[in-house]
Amino acid sequence: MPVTQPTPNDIALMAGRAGYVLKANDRGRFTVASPTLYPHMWSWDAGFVALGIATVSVPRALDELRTLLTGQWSTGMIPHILFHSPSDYFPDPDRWRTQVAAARPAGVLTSGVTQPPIHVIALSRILHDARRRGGADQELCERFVLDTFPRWLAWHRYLATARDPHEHGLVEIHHGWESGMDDSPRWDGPYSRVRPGEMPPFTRRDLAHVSDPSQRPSDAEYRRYLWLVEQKVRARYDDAAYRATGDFVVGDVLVSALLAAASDLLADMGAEFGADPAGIEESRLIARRFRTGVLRSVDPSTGLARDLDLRTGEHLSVDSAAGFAPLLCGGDDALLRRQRDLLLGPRWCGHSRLRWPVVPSVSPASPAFRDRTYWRGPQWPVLNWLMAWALNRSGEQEAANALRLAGLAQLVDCDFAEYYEPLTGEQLGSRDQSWTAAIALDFLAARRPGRRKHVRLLTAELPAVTPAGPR
Ligand code: 2M8
Repeated sequence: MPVTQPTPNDIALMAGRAGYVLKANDRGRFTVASPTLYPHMWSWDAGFVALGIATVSVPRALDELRTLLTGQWSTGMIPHILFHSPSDYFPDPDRWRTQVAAARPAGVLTSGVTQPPIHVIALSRILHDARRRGGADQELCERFVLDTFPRWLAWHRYLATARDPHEHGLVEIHHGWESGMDDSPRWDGPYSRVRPGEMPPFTRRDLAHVSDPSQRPSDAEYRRYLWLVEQKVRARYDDAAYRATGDFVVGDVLVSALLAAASDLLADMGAEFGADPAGIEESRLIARRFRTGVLRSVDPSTGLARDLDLRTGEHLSVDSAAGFAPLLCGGDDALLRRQRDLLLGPRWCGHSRLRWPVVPSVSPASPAFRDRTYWRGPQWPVLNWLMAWALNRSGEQEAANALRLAGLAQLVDCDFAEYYEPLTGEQLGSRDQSWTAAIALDFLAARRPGRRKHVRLLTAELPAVTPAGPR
């Protein structure tokens, strides 16, 4: 179906309505991920929200990141939820029981797992806006970059050490929630080996907020999710203890690629503003290690990156959008061109049955594709944003702009849904989802990120991956 371009009137309405959604979801110094289904601050949502808000207010965008950092653990970990006032969201702080962890922050209730490290990417976008505005905004943002440099470095260092102790170049995740793509078929294999044991009974609350339960993960999946929370609690949120006992330990290529890209940017910003040279060097090494890990995970026959089940040593070959991880971190120009063609081609954005030519979470050509089920096929505007951002950085402006325009056309209804049915364009999940509104603002502002610098490939430097093996 052809993409009808939004009219100037559509654009004005979209900008106004997106700003209204973010304002309505604003709780002072942070933004709830959505008004009903997700009434707290989520880590990677906050990154996208901040970069969208920056198109309107740089100080408020920085507040978002500042608030997120109040939840940082002493290990450097940024938890995936900062809880706000009591709500019906489940699992709640009583279920996470993070008081068992010595590293938790004082005075803030958080979850005990992570989410993808998008934050420094967001910060680089905010800096871009701040510079465009100049004056007090620019000064404030540059100061913020320098002041918070050690905090972002500690976050990246946590992922590079506690979550990659053997320096494989892949960030290890301990829960599907840490990938941000909760029930993606990427995790079907590892989850099939998660065997829930004794744990307190629970009642799901998420289903009350969607019109059709099949749009959300199943009860069987939720039992596994909560069992992994239980295992984290029993390990007192100590990563090594969990690694020795937990059921789910997987090297995630998307998280790794984002870590590499964010570390490149952190090093660049640090160098520009005179941050500690040792920290800048460390950041560059992190970028190099994880870029190499991602490139090494690519299946030569499909051209897509594969996650690695560290319990079994198996590569997980699924046609998921995470396979485009190399596009995000760069490092191999030929692969980049191959991924660009694949992304725009008939298995992905160019699939003939798609309502809008934007990236689906799973290829419609894959047997794993489900058109209405959460991360098993629907289109998530934030993923499309990431692909457009990556293409822009790689010098692929035309391709990036095609995704941007199609992404805007998809959002013209101004519902800012959590995700979209890819074949019909129907809005699914929550409405007035903050990160969707934020993406609309960014796409409307049509800024281009700076080009990525050329990097040298060093795959041979990394040790071979030795799986942790069964417990
Ligand atoms: C979804 O995840 C939460 C758990 O973290 C949930 O389903 O309850 C995912 O889409 C995740 O990526 C997102 O950050 C979160 C809030 O939007 O919702």
